[in-house]
Amino acid sequence: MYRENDVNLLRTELLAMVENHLTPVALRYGYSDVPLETNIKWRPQVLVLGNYSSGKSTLINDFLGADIQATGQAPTDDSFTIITYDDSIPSSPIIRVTEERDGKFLLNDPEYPYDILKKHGQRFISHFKLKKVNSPFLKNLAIIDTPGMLDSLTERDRGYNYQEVIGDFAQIADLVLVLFDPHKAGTIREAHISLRDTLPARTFEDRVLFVLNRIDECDSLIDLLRVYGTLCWNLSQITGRKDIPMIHLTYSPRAGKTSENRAECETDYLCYLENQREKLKKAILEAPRYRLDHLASFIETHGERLSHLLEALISYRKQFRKFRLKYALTGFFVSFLGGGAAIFAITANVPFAQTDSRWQLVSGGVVALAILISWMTLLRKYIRSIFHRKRLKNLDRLTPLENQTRRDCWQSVRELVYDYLKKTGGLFSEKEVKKEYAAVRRVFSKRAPEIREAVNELSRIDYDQPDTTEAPISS
Ligand SMILES: Nc1nc2c(ncn2[C@@H]2O[C@H](COP(=O)(O)OP(=O)(O)O)[C@@H](O)[C@H]2O)c(=O)[nH]1
Ligand SMILES: [Mg+2]
Repeated sequence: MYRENDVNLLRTELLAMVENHLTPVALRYGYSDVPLETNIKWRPQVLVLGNYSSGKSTLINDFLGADIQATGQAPTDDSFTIITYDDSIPSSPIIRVTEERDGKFLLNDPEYPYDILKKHGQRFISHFKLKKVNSPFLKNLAIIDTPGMLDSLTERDRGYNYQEVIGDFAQIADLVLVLFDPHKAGTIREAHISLRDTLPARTFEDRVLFVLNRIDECDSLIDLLRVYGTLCWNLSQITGRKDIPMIHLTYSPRAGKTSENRAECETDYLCYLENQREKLKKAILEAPRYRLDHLASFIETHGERLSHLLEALISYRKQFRKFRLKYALTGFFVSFLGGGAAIFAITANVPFAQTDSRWQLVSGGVVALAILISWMTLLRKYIRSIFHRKRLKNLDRLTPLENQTRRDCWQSVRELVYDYLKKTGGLFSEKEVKKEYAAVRRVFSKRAPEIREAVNELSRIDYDQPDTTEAPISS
Protein backbone atom coordinates (compact mmCIF):
# COMPACT_ATOMS: atom_id res chain seq x y z
CA MET A 1 0.00 0.00 0.00
CA TYR A 2 1.00 3.59 -0.45
CA ARG A 3 2.62 5.37 2.43
CA GLU A 4 0.08 7.76 3.89
CA ASN A 5 2.67 10.42 4.77
CA ASP A 6 4.00 10.66 1.21
CA VAL A 7 0.50 11.01 -0.16
CA ASN A 8 -0.41 13.67 2.39
CA LEU A 9 2.77 15.61 1.75
CA LEU A 10 2.19 15.74 -1.98
CA ARG A 11 -1.46 16.52 -1.49
CA THR A 12 -0.67 19.50 0.73
CA GLU A 13 1.83 20.79 -1.79
CA LEU A 14 -0.61 20.46 -4.67
CA LEU A 15 -3.39 22.19 -2.75
CA ALA A 16 -1.05 25.04 -1.78
CA MET A 17 -0.17 25.50 -5.45
CA VAL A 18 -3.81 25.82 -6.40
CA GLU A 19 -4.62 28.07 -3.47
CA ASN A 20 -1.69 30.45 -3.85
CA HIS A 21 -1.24 30.67 -7.60
CA LEU A 22 -4.29 29.54 -9.51
CA THR A 23 -7.22 30.60 -7.34
CA PRO A 24 -6.39 34.35 -7.16
CA VAL A 25 -6.20 34.47 -10.97
CA ALA A 26 -9.31 32.32 -11.40
CA LEU A 27 -11.35 34.56 -9.12
CA ARG A 28 -10.08 37.79 -10.60
CA TYR A 29 -10.99 36.90 -14.19
CA GLY A 30 -14.30 35.21 -13.42
CA TYR A 31 -12.91 31.79 -14.34
CA SER A 32 -14.49 30.46 -11.17
CA ASP A 33 -16.92 31.89 -8.64
CA VAL A 34 -15.46 29.96 -5.75
CA PRO A 35 -11.82 29.26 -4.85
CA LEU A 36 -10.65 26.48 -7.16
CA GLU A 37 -9.56 24.29 -4.29
CA THR A 38 -13.13 24.15 -2.94
CA ASN A 39 -13.86 21.09 -5.08
CA ILE A 40 -10.71 19.21 -4.29
CA LYS A 41 -9.81 19.96 -0.72
CA TRP A 42 -12.12 17.36 0.84
CA ARG A 43 -11.28 13.70 1.16
CA PRO A 44 -10.87 11.41 -1.88
CA GLN A 45 -14.19 10.34 -3.35
CA VAL A 46 -15.39 7.30 -5.25
CA LEU A 47 -18.48 7.69 -7.43
CA VAL A 48 -20.56 4.57 -8.04
CA LEU A 49 -22.66 4.62 -11.21
CA GLY A 50 -24.75 2.06 -13.02
CA ASN A 51 -28.24 0.97 -13.94
CA TYR A 52 -30.79 0.49 -11.22
CA SER A 53 -30.44 -2.93 -9.59
CA SER A 54 -26.94 -3.40 -10.93
CA GLY A 55 -25.93 -3.96 -7.32
CA LYS A 56 -24.37 -0.58 -6.48
CA SER A 57 -25.76 -0.37 -2.97
CA THR A 58 -25.09 -4.06 -2.28
CA LEU A 59 -21.47 -3.61 -3.35
CA ILE A 60 -21.12 -0.59 -1.09
CA ASN A 61 -22.69 -2.47 1.83
CA ASP A 62 -20.31 -5.38 1.25
CA PHE A 63 -17.34 -3.02 1.45
CA LEU A 64 -18.64 -1.17 4.49
CA GLY A 65 -19.41 -4.40 6.28
CA ALA A 66 -23.02 -3.54 7.16
CA ASP A 67 -26.38 -2.91 5.50
CA ILE A 68 -26.10 0.85 5.32
CA GLN A 69 -27.82 1.41 1.97
CA ALA A 70 -31.28 0.08 1.08
CA THR A 71 -31.19 -2.60 -1.61
CA GLY A 72 -33.83 -4.34 -3.69
CA GLN A 73 -34.83 -5.46 -7.17
CA ALA A 74 -37.13 -2.52 -7.83
CA PRO A 75 -35.64 1.00 -8.12
CA THR A 76 -35.34 1.38 -4.34
CA ASP A 77 -33.26 4.44 -3.73
CA ASP A 78 -33.52 7.55 -5.86
CA SER A 79 -31.01 9.65 -3.90
CA PHE A 80 -27.41 10.63 -4.29
CA THR A 81 -25.85 9.63 -0.97
CA ILE A 82 -22.44 10.72 0.22
CA ILE A 83 -21.20 8.07 2.63
CA THR A 84 -18.30 9.22 4.75
CA TYR A 85 -16.40 8.39 7.89
CA ASP A 86 -17.34 9.73 11.27
CA ASP A 87 -14.13 10.86 12.95
CA SER A 88 -15.91 11.93 16.11
CA ILE A 89 -17.05 8.40 17.03
CA PRO A 90 -14.50 5.98 18.52
CA SER A 91 -14.12 2.82 16.46
CA SER A 92 -16.56 0.09 17.34
CA PRO A 93 -17.17 -3.41 15.96
CA ILE A 94 -20.80 -2.50 15.28
CA ILE A 95 -20.88 -0.60 12.02
CA ARG A 96 -23.78 1.78 11.73
CA VAL A 97 -24.95 5.15 10.49
CA THR A 98 -23.90 7.65 13.15
CA GLU A 99 -25.33 10.78 11.56
CA GLU A 100 -27.57 11.71 8.63
CA ARG A 101 -27.85 15.12 6.97
CA ASP A 102 -29.93 16.46 4.14
CA GLY A 103 -28.91 18.08 0.86
CA LYS A 104 -29.43 21.61 2.08
CA PHE A 105 -26.87 21.13 4.82
CA LEU A 106 -24.43 19.48 2.44
CA LEU A 107 -24.58 22.28 -0.07
CA ASN A 108 -24.18 25.03 2.48
CA ASP A 109 -21.51 23.66 4.77
CA PRO A 110 -18.15 24.95 3.49
CA GLU A 111 -16.45 21.77 4.71
CA TYR A 112 -18.01 19.88 1.79
CA PRO A 113 -17.05 20.42 -1.85
CA TYR A 114 -20.53 20.39 -3.37
CA ASP A 115 -21.05 24.06 -3.97
CA ILE A 116 -21.22 23.58 -7.73
CA LEU A 117 -24.28 21.33 -7.34
CA LYS A 118 -26.46 24.15 -6.03
CA LYS A 119 -27.39 25.05 -9.57
CA HIS A 120 -29.36 21.82 -10.02
CA GLY A 121 -32.25 23.16 -7.97
CA GLN A 122 -34.63 22.11 -5.28
CA ARG A 123 -35.64 18.74 -6.70
CA PHE A 124 -32.04 17.65 -6.79
CA ILE A 125 -31.38 18.98 -3.29
CA SER A 126 -34.23 16.89 -1.94
CA HIS A 127 -32.53 13.84 -3.50
CA PHE A 128 -29.14 14.50 -2.00
CA LYS A 129 -27.96 13.39 1.44
CA LEU A 130 -25.05 12.55 3.69
CA LYS A 131 -24.53 9.51 5.88
CA LYS A 132 -21.70 9.25 8.34
CA VAL A 133 -20.71 5.66 9.04
CA ASN A 134 -18.08 4.32 11.40
CA SER A 135 -16.74 1.76 8.91
CA PRO A 136 -12.91 1.55 8.77
CA PHE A 137 -13.26 1.17 4.99
CA LEU A 138 -14.09 4.87 4.83
CA LYS A 139 -11.10 6.13 6.81
CA ASN A 140 -9.40 7.65 3.77
CA LEU A 141 -12.24 8.10 1.32
CA ALA A 142 -15.92 8.79 0.81
CA ILE A 143 -18.31 6.88 -1.44
CA ILE A 144 -21.11 8.40 -3.49
CA ASP A 145 -24.03 6.06 -4.11
CA THR A 146 -26.26 7.17 -6.95
CA PRO A 147 -29.80 6.44 -8.10
CA GLY A 148 -29.80 4.03 -11.01
CA MET A 149 -30.22 5.09 -14.56
CA LEU A 150 -33.66 4.41 -15.86
CA ASP A 151 -34.20 4.71 -19.56
CA SER A 152 -37.86 5.49 -19.08
CA LEU A 153 -37.20 8.45 -16.79
CA THR A 154 -36.92 11.85 -18.42
CA GLU A 155 -35.50 15.05 -17.04
CA ARG A 156 -39.03 16.30 -16.40
CA ASP A 157 -39.88 13.20 -14.32
CA ARG A 158 -36.76 13.60 -12.24
CA GLY A 159 -36.98 17.36 -11.92
CA TYR A 160 -33.27 17.82 -12.49
CA ASN A 161 -30.80 17.04 -15.24
CA TYR A 162 -29.39 13.65 -14.24
CA GLN A 163 -26.66 13.71 -16.85
CA GLU A 164 -25.36 17.09 -15.75
CA VAL A 165 -25.44 16.08 -12.09
CA ILE A 166 -23.44 12.95 -12.89
CA GLY A 167 -20.98 15.09 -14.86
CA ASP A 168 -20.47 17.41 -11.90
CA PHE A 169 -19.99 14.53 -9.49
CA ALA A 170 -17.52 12.92 -11.88
CA GLN A 171 -15.48 16.09 -11.89
CA ILE A 172 -15.22 16.05 -8.12
CA ALA A 173 -14.69 12.29 -7.80
CA ASP A 174 -11.25 10.72 -7.98
CA LEU A 175 -12.42 7.32 -9.04
CA VAL A 176 -15.60 6.34 -10.89
CA LEU A 177 -17.03 2.83 -10.77
CA VAL A 178 -19.42 1.96 -13.58
CA LEU A 179 -21.47 -1.13 -12.81
CA PHE A 180 -23.31 -3.38 -15.25
CA ASP A 181 -25.31 -6.49 -14.58
CA PRO A 182 -25.97 -9.40 -16.92
CA HIS A 183 -29.58 -8.31 -17.44
CA LYS A 184 -28.72 -4.87 -18.80
CA ALA A 185 -25.16 -5.13 -20.07
CA GLY A 186 -25.34 -2.37 -22.60
CA THR A 187 -27.45 0.51 -21.44
CA ILE A 188 -25.00 2.92 -19.92
CA ARG A 189 -24.76 5.26 -22.86
CA GLU A 190 -26.21 8.16 -20.86
CA ALA A 191 -23.64 7.89 -18.08
CA HIS A 192 -20.74 7.26 -20.37
CA ILE A 193 -21.46 10.30 -22.49
CA SER A 194 -21.58 12.57 -19.47
CA LEU A 195 -18.36 11.04 -18.15
CA ARG A 196 -16.56 11.42 -21.45
CA ASP A 197 -17.70 15.03 -21.74
CA THR A 198 -16.63 16.03 -18.28
CA LEU A 199 -13.51 14.08 -17.40
CA PRO A 200 -10.27 15.28 -18.95
CA ALA A 201 -9.52 12.94 -21.88
CA ARG A 202 -6.04 12.08 -20.70
CA THR A 203 -7.14 10.83 -17.30
CA PHE A 204 -10.45 9.29 -18.31
CA GLU A 205 -9.11 5.76 -18.61
CA ASP A 206 -7.25 5.88 -15.32
CA ARG A 207 -10.16 7.17 -13.36
CA VAL A 208 -12.95 4.88 -14.51
CA LEU A 209 -13.27 1.26 -13.43
CA PHE A 210 -15.77 -0.94 -15.26
CA VAL A 211 -17.47 -3.70 -13.30
CA LEU A 212 -19.65 -6.54 -14.56
CA ASN A 213 -21.56 -7.34 -11.40
CA ARG A 214 -23.99 -10.11 -10.40
CA ILE A 215 -22.16 -12.60 -12.60
CA ASP A 216 -23.53 -15.40 -10.42
CA GLU A 217 -26.87 -14.83 -12.13
CA CYS A 218 -25.73 -15.99 -15.55
CA ASP A 219 -27.31 -19.29 -16.60
CA SER A 220 -24.00 -20.87 -17.51
CA LEU A 221 -20.43 -20.08 -18.43
CA ILE A 222 -21.53 -19.68 -22.06
CA ASP A 223 -24.16 -17.20 -20.96
CA LEU A 224 -21.55 -15.23 -19.00
CA LEU A 225 -19.25 -15.15 -22.06
CA ARG A 226 -22.15 -13.90 -24.18
CA VAL A 227 -22.90 -11.13 -21.67
CA TYR A 228 -19.21 -10.24 -21.44
CA GLY A 229 -18.99 -10.09 -25.23
CA THR A 230 -22.05 -7.84 -25.47
CA LEU A 231 -20.62 -5.53 -22.84
CA CYS A 232 -17.24 -5.32 -24.61
CA TRP A 233 -18.93 -4.57 -27.90
CA ASN A 234 -21.10 -1.86 -26.34
CA LEU A 235 -18.13 -0.32 -24.58
CA SER A 236 -16.10 -0.20 -27.75
CA GLN A 237 -19.05 1.41 -29.55
CA ILE A 238 -19.26 4.09 -26.91
CA THR A 239 -15.57 4.70 -26.35
CA GLY A 240 -14.79 4.43 -30.06
CA ARG A 241 -11.86 2.17 -29.25
CA LYS A 242 -11.10 -1.40 -30.15
CA ASP A 243 -9.05 -2.22 -27.07
CA ILE A 244 -11.32 -3.05 -24.21
CA PRO A 245 -10.62 -1.59 -20.77
CA MET A 246 -10.23 -3.99 -17.87
CA ILE A 247 -13.64 -5.18 -16.68
CA HIS A 248 -13.87 -6.51 -13.13
CA LEU A 249 -16.11 -9.59 -12.88
CA THR A 250 -17.77 -9.73 -9.50
CA TYR A 251 -20.78 -10.83 -7.51
CA SER A 252 -21.94 -10.59 -3.98
CA PRO A 253 -21.92 -14.04 -2.36
CA ARG A 254 -24.16 -12.65 0.38
CA ALA A 255 -26.79 -11.29 -2.01
CA GLY A 256 -26.42 -14.34 -4.26
CA LYS A 257 -27.48 -16.70 -1.50
CA THR A 258 -30.81 -14.98 -1.14
CA SER A 259 -31.35 -14.27 -4.85
CA GLU A 260 -34.42 -15.92 -6.43
CA ASN A 261 -32.77 -16.07 -9.85
CA ARG A 262 -29.73 -17.79 -8.47
CA ALA A 263 -31.66 -20.94 -7.48
CA GLU A 264 -32.44 -21.74 -11.12
CA CYS A 265 -28.91 -21.05 -12.35
CA GLU A 266 -26.15 -23.49 -12.99
CA THR A 267 -23.36 -21.68 -11.20
CA ASP A 268 -20.64 -24.32 -11.18
CA TYR A 269 -18.67 -22.09 -13.56
CA LEU A 270 -18.09 -19.64 -10.71
CA CYS A 271 -15.44 -21.91 -9.28
CA TYR A 272 -13.35 -21.31 -12.42
CA LEU A 273 -13.52 -17.58 -12.00
CA GLU A 274 -11.95 -15.47 -9.39
CA ASN A 275 -14.50 -13.17 -7.78
CA GLN A 276 -12.68 -9.89 -8.33
CA ARG A 277 -14.49 -8.24 -5.43
CA GLU A 278 -11.32 -8.14 -3.34
CA LYS A 279 -9.29 -6.73 -6.22
CA LEU A 280 -11.93 -4.08 -6.69
CA LYS A 281 -11.88 -3.29 -3.00
CA LYS A 282 -8.12 -2.86 -3.14
CA ALA A 283 -8.43 -0.56 -6.14
CA ILE A 284 -10.99 1.56 -4.30
CA LEU A 285 -8.78 1.80 -1.25
CA GLU A 286 -6.18 3.34 -3.56
CA ALA A 287 -8.49 6.34 -3.97
CA PRO A 288 -6.06 8.67 -2.13
CA ARG A 289 -3.47 7.97 -4.80
CA TYR A 290 -6.05 8.56 -7.53
CA ARG A 291 -6.74 11.81 -5.72
CA LEU A 292 -3.13 12.86 -6.31
CA ASP A 293 -3.46 12.03 -9.99
CA HIS A 294 -6.68 13.97 -10.05
CA LEU A 295 -5.03 16.95 -8.35
CA ALA A 296 -2.09 16.89 -10.74
CA SER A 297 -4.47 16.79 -13.73
CA PHE A 298 -6.56 19.50 -12.12
CA ILE A 299 -3.52 21.75 -11.91
CA GLU A 300 -2.46 20.91 -15.46
CA THR A 301 -5.90 21.56 -16.91
CA HIS A 302 -6.67 24.77 -15.04
CA GLY A 303 -3.08 26.01 -15.22
CA GLU A 304 -3.12 25.58 -18.98
CA ARG A 305 -6.46 27.34 -19.37
CA LEU A 306 -5.58 30.22 -17.08
CA SER A 307 -2.23 30.78 -18.75
CA HIS A 308 -4.02 30.83 -22.11
CA LEU A 309 -6.42 33.42 -20.77
CA LEU A 310 -3.59 35.63 -19.50
CA GLU A 311 -1.62 35.11 -22.67
CA ALA A 312 -4.53 36.51 -24.70
CA LEU A 313 -4.78 39.55 -22.41
CA ILE A 314 -1.05 40.21 -22.71
CA SER A 315 -1.31 39.85 -26.47
CA TYR A 316 -4.12 42.42 -26.48
CA ARG A 317 -1.94 44.90 -24.58
CA LYS A 318 1.02 44.20 -26.87
CA GLN A 319 -1.10 44.84 -29.94
CA PHE A 320 -2.43 47.94 -28.27
CA ARG A 321 1.07 49.24 -27.58
CA LYS A 322 2.02 48.66 -31.19
CA PHE A 323 -1.12 50.42 -32.31
CA ARG A 324 -0.40 53.35 -29.97
CA LEU A 325 3.12 53.73 -31.30
CA LYS A 326 1.93 53.59 -34.89
CA TYR A 327 -0.80 56.07 -34.09
CA ALA A 328 1.63 58.50 -32.40
CA LEU A 329 4.09 58.29 -35.29
CA THR A 330 1.28 58.92 -37.77
CA GLY A 331 0.24 61.88 -35.57
CA PHE A 332 3.74 63.38 -35.76
CA PHE A 333 3.82 62.82 -39.48
CA VAL A 334 0.39 64.37 -40.04
CA SER A 335 1.15 67.38 -37.85
CA PHE A 336 4.50 67.81 -39.58
CA LEU A 337 2.71 67.77 -42.91
CA GLY A 338 0.03 70.11 -41.54
CA GLY A 339 2.69 72.53 -40.27
CA GLY A 340 4.50 72.37 -43.62
CA ALA A 341 1.26 72.98 -45.49
CA ALA A 342 0.53 75.97 -43.22
CA ILE A 343 3.95 77.50 -43.96
CA PHE A 344 3.45 76.87 -47.63
CA ALA A 345 -0.01 78.51 -47.51
CA ILE A 346 1.42 81.54 -45.68
CA THR A 347 4.29 82.04 -48.12
CA ALA A 348 1.98 81.53 -51.11
CA ASN A 349 -0.52 84.03 -49.81
CA VAL A 350 0.48 87.51 -50.94
CA PRO A 351 -0.53 89.52 -47.83
CA PHE A 352 1.53 87.20 -45.57
CA ALA A 353 4.31 86.48 -48.03
CA GLN A 354 6.30 89.44 -46.86
CA THR A 355 6.20 88.59 -43.14
CA ASP A 356 9.31 87.66 -41.27
CA SER A 357 10.28 84.07 -42.06
CA ARG A 358 10.64 83.44 -38.34
CA TRP A 359 6.95 84.24 -37.90
CA GLN A 360 6.09 81.99 -40.79
CA LEU A 361 7.97 79.15 -39.06
CA VAL A 362 6.30 79.87 -35.71
CA SER A 363 2.86 79.88 -37.38
CA GLY A 364 3.68 76.56 -39.06
CA GLY A 365 4.81 75.21 -35.68
CA VAL A 366 1.62 76.38 -33.99
CA VAL A 367 -0.53 74.71 -36.65
CA ALA A 368 1.51 71.49 -36.36
CA LEU A 369 1.15 71.58 -32.55
CA ALA A 370 -2.61 72.18 -32.79
CA ILE A 371 -2.97 69.21 -35.12
CA LEU A 372 -0.81 67.06 -32.85
CA ILE A 373 -2.80 68.01 -29.74
CA SER A 374 -6.16 67.28 -31.33
CA TRP A 375 -4.71 64.07 -32.80
CA MET A 376 -3.56 62.92 -29.39
CA THR A 377 -6.68 63.90 -27.51
CA LEU A 378 -9.93 64.15 -29.46
CA LEU A 379 -9.20 61.73 -32.28
CA ARG A 380 -7.27 59.30 -30.11
CA LYS A 381 -10.27 58.25 -28.07
CA TYR A 382 -12.30 57.63 -31.17
CA ILE A 383 -9.62 55.65 -33.03
CA ARG A 384 -8.86 53.69 -29.87
CA SER A 385 -12.47 52.62 -29.55
CA ILE A 386 -12.33 51.40 -33.15
CA PHE A 387 -9.20 49.39 -32.31
CA HIS A 388 -10.92 47.91 -29.25
CA ARG A 389 -14.07 46.94 -31.13
CA LYS A 390 -12.05 45.38 -33.90
CA ARG A 391 -10.07 43.25 -31.45
CA LEU A 392 -13.22 42.10 -29.70
CA LYS A 393 -14.68 41.12 -33.06
CA ASN A 394 -11.57 39.17 -34.04
CA LEU A 395 -10.79 37.76 -30.64
CA ASP A 396 -9.30 34.55 -32.04
CA ARG A 397 -6.44 36.54 -33.51
CA LEU A 398 -5.18 37.34 -30.04
CA THR A 399 -3.60 33.95 -29.65
CA PRO A 400 -2.09 31.30 -31.94
CA LEU A 401 -4.36 28.25 -32.21
CA GLU A 402 -2.05 25.88 -33.96
CA ASN A 403 -3.45 22.57 -32.72
CA GLN A 404 -6.62 21.01 -31.34
CA THR A 405 -5.41 21.15 -27.72
CA ARG A 406 -4.85 24.90 -28.01
CA ARG A 407 -8.21 25.33 -29.72
CA ASP A 408 -10.04 23.37 -27.00
CA CYS A 409 -8.22 25.27 -24.30
CA TRP A 410 -9.05 28.58 -25.96
CA GLN A 411 -12.73 27.67 -26.22
CA SER A 412 -12.90 27.25 -22.46
CA VAL A 413 -11.57 30.78 -21.76
CA ARG A 414 -12.55 32.75 -24.87
CA GLU A 415 -15.77 34.07 -23.38
CA LEU A 416 -13.94 35.17 -20.22
CA VAL A 417 -11.34 37.08 -22.23
CA TYR A 418 -14.13 38.80 -24.13
CA ASP A 419 -15.97 39.73 -20.92
CA TYR A 420 -12.84 41.02 -19.22
CA LEU A 421 -11.77 43.14 -22.19
CA LYS A 422 -15.28 44.50 -22.51
CA LYS A 423 -15.56 45.26 -18.81
CA THR A 424 -12.20 47.04 -18.60
CA GLY A 425 -12.34 48.56 -22.08
CA GLY A 426 -8.87 47.07 -22.53
CA LEU A 427 -7.46 49.31 -19.82
CA PHE A 428 -5.63 47.16 -17.31
CA SER A 429 -2.10 46.84 -16.06
CA GLU A 430 -0.04 44.72 -18.42
CA LYS A 431 2.69 44.46 -15.82
CA GLU A 432 0.33 42.85 -13.35
CA VAL A 433 -1.04 40.40 -15.90
CA LYS A 434 2.51 39.48 -16.90
CA LYS A 435 3.37 38.81 -13.28
CA GLU A 436 0.32 36.57 -12.89
CA TYR A 437 1.14 34.83 -16.16
CA ALA A 438 4.69 34.08 -15.01
CA ALA A 439 3.39 32.59 -11.75
CA VAL A 440 0.72 30.44 -13.44
CA ARG A 441 3.17 29.36 -16.10
CA ARG A 442 5.70 28.33 -13.45
CA VAL A 443 3.07 26.17 -11.78
CA PHE A 444 1.80 24.72 -15.04
CA SER A 445 5.00 23.99 -16.89
CA LYS A 446 7.52 23.46 -14.12
CA ARG A 447 5.96 22.55 -10.80
CA ALA A 448 3.08 20.42 -12.15
CA PRO A 449 5.36 18.07 -14.17
CA GLU A 450 7.63 17.69 -11.13
CA ILE A 451 4.68 16.76 -8.98
CA ARG A 452 3.31 14.44 -11.68
CA GLU A 453 6.67 12.69 -11.69
CA ALA A 454 6.53 12.33 -7.91
CA VAL A 455 2.97 10.97 -8.12
CA ASN A 456 4.04 8.40 -10.73
CA GLU A 457 7.03 7.50 -8.61
CA LEU A 458 4.72 6.92 -5.67
CA SER A 459 2.45 4.62 -7.65
CA ARG A 460 5.46 2.56 -8.73
CA ILE A 461 6.59 1.93 -5.18
CA ASP A 462 5.20 -1.30 -3.83
CA TYR A 463 4.83 -0.56 -0.17
CA ASP A 464 3.78 -4.13 0.52
CA GLN A 465 7.32 -5.24 -0.28
CA PRO A 466 10.00 -4.79 2.34
CA ASP A 467 12.12 -1.73 1.70
CA THR A 468 15.34 -3.12 0.19
CA THR A 469 17.05 0.22 0.29
CA GLU A 470 17.37 0.05 4.07
CA ALA A 471 20.82 -0.67 5.44
CA PRO A 472 21.32 -4.34 6.31
CA ILE A 473 21.34 -5.11 10.01
CA SER A 474 24.89 -5.77 11.00
CA SER A 475 25.48 -8.97 12.85
N1 LIG B 1 -27.46 -12.79 -7.19
C1 LIG B 1 -27.00 -11.57 -6.92
N2 LIG B 1 -27.85 -10.61 -6.55
C2 LIG B 1 -27.36 -9.39 -6.28
C3 LIG B 1 -25.97 -9.09 -6.41
N3 LIG B 1 -25.78 -7.80 -6.08
C4 LIG B 1 -27.00 -7.30 -5.80
N4 LIG B 1 -27.94 -8.24 -5.90
C5 LIG B 1 -29.37 -8.07 -5.68
O1 LIG B 1 -29.84 -7.20 -6.67
C6 LIG B 1 -30.84 -6.33 -6.18
C7 LIG B 1 -30.46 -4.88 -6.49
O2 LIG B 1 -29.32 -4.53 -5.75
P1 LIG B 1 -29.04 -3.04 -5.29
O3 LIG B 1 -27.75 -3.08 -4.57
O4 LIG B 1 -30.23 -2.47 -4.57
O5 LIG B 1 -28.90 -2.35 -6.69
P2 LIG B 1 -28.74 -0.78 -7.02
O6 LIG B 1 -30.09 -0.33 -7.48
O7 LIG B 1 -27.77 -0.74 -8.12
O8 LIG B 1 -28.29 -0.09 -5.79
C8 LIG B 1 -30.95 -6.61 -4.70
O9 LIG B 1 -32.08 -7.43 -4.48
C9 LIG B 1 -29.68 -7.39 -4.36
O10 LIG B 1 -29.90 -8.31 -3.33
C10 LIG B 1 -25.10 -10.16 -6.79
O11 LIG B 1 -23.90 -10.01 -6.94
N5 LIG B 1 -25.68 -11.36 -7.04
MG1 LIG C 1 -29.12 1.54 -4.78
